[in-house]
Amino acid sequence: MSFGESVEKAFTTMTSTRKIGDLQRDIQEPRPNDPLTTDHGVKVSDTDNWLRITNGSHNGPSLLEDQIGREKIHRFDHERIPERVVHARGAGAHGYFKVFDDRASKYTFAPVLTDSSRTTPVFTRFSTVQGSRGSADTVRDVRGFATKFYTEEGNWDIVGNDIPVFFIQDAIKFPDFVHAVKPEPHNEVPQGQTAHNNFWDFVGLQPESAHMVMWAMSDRGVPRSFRMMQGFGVNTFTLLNASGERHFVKFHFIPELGVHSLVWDEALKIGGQDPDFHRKDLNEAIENGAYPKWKFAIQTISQSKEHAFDFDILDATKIWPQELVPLEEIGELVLNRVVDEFFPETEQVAFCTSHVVPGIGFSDDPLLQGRNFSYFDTQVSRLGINWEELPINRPVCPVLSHNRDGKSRHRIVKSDVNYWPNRKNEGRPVPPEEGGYVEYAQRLDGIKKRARGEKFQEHFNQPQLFYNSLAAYEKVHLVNAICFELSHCEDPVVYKSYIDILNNIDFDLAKAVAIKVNGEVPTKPGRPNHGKKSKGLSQLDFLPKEPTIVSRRIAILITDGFNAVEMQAVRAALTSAKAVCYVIGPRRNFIRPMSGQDFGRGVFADHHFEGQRSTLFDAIYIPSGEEHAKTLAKSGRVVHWVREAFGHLKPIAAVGEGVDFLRNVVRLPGVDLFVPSHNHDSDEVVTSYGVITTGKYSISSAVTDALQIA
Ligand code: HDE
Repeated sequence: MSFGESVEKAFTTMTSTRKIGDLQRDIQEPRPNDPLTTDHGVKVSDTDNWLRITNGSHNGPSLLEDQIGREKIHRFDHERIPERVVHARGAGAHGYFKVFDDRASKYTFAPVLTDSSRTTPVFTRFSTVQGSRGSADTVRDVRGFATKFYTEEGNWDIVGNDIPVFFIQDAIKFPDFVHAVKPEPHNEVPQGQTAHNNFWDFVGLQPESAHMVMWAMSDRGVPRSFRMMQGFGVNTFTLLNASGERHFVKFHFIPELGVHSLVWDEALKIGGQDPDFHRKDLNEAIENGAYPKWKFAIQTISQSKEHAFDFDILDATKIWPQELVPLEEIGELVLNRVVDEFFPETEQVAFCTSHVVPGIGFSDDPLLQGRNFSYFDTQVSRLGINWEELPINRPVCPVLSHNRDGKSRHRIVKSDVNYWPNRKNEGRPVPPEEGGYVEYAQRLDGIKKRARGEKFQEHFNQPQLFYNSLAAYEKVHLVNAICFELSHCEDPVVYKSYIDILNNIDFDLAKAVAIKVNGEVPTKPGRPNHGKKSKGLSQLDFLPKEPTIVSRRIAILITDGFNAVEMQAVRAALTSAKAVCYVIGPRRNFIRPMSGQDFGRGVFADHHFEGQRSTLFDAIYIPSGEEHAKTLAKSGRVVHWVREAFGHLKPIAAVGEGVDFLRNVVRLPGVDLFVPSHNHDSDEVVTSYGVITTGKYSISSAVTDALQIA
């Protein structure tokens, strides 16, 4: 199936699932003229004036007896709940999960992973880690990628990230790590940044973090969109099949649109220009029918091969290289519905790594073991003990337990027994053959002590593998990112010592950083580079099968006197290819076309030049029109728009006088039409026969088609 067809199919697939049906029970849809009531249901006649003593011209004291006034203020006083201690800022959406066939049944009997007749409802929440709820979306950070699968056998949560490894190996280090990365204790600075002393101090002293630091400083740390990120379960889980055999497993989500990033300059600017950029992007795509979609893949290792690798497969600072453990694509995840209200859905959704269903289990991964405690625990301080009864969290299958009471209990169980065993056989434990969850009977032999396994001691082979696998320009971005961050560390002990870690990864990398940040430039490598590479580490390995402009934001720059016939044709072609076009003009109003073109009052501009910035768009198109091109050239803002987009290597299409304007602005003589091509090997600007390679994606076919129409 082509990409276009699969988008089309996603488009027509049901946007409603059993979970959406379940949520309807709690959804209220007010209609015009519906009366306002108190929370106890009494209609309210005046919500603007507190009940008070007044003599007509002067107000006397306000009365405590005003139940309506008190209720309003009292509810407001308690609107905030504690934000998540990490991953506080996020955006979520509903969707569904399906497997292609039963090929995973050799590993698991879990129907969610084997029964292709099922459509499992899901809710996915993406997040940043460091910043608070009000921080910006485009900061350099890891992104959370957490999915709740509402299966018929209970809820299953994959609480993952967009990076396949983690900073630490043992859960007991998590509070240290989070304290170090979060704003510093004395001044609560910085917000949404790892660029500070304490983070780099910690990672410099904790070499197991080296691998994750490399990923976070790479382009992965500044995704273009949540929809263009991979997702990873990170920890090692297990699968159990019907014959009782166990496999270790890693979970992967691979985005259909490819893996794309912002450049750092864009990320920095968008942080101020539109701090909600990723949140809006997710909603915009879903509302336009370009449903975000990921292939779901697993890597499996049979129990007998657990020790067959030179790394420990239970170490969350290591990947399982694809050359050793291939990925098997078994299903797909589609997000097709935005939330109706942010707080009850995205804020109250609560994920737990310990939520698994029969056929899926844990491993002894020491990070996972700690996470299994932490998520459950934290939900209680955020949401209260009955958090699993909240609409967004409750399963779609029947729930009956003898756990009772606690704050904000919703469910009413009509029974006179709440314990097991009971004379009525209510709430009986279920044997495995009837679907009861059973832990795998695992043989264990060891000494109880505080220690980590032998292979947990090696920290640099895989950061090297990652670095070696990047394209040349990805390496440049990585060096620049580390230099940016270390430049924000004032303490020389911090920035000088990190060079030693880098020198254990790559000599040239360490030298390049040391020179820029005033570190000690190493004279010889800390250890030899093994020279190995692996697939799936560079973002270039995840280009979509066919170049696509689906859901890409294109700015059309016009002023009075533009060629509206041509512009409308190009816009129609881009829109039919499912790009999202915005017309930007000198004012948010009708813009007059060139003389002789009959367009009534003209074409309406969605925004004015000052109201938006080039950073918020993926490409620019400048139509022809003499008067229009001359006016564009006189506007400093427009010139900056175009130069900035050009500097970010974005595709820029121009026609006729638009080309003259563009040529003057970017000073590239002899180029008639800028049609970006699909060359990701380089981010250099190549101008042979009117082609600019952008290192990003292609809008060529849509633009050339449109020009033929015009
Ligand atoms: Fe989390 N993490 N984490 N984490 N994490 C939380 O749980 C924790 C880790 C991740 O959208 C908290 O509900 C420990 C790895 C995501 O609601 C908390 C350890 C990965 C989210 C917590 C880790 C993650 C969280 C805070 C080390 C990638 C947001 C609020 C042992 C696989 C989920 C909450 C959402 C959230 C603990 C490490 C991903 C405190 C102890 C590794 C996506 O429980």
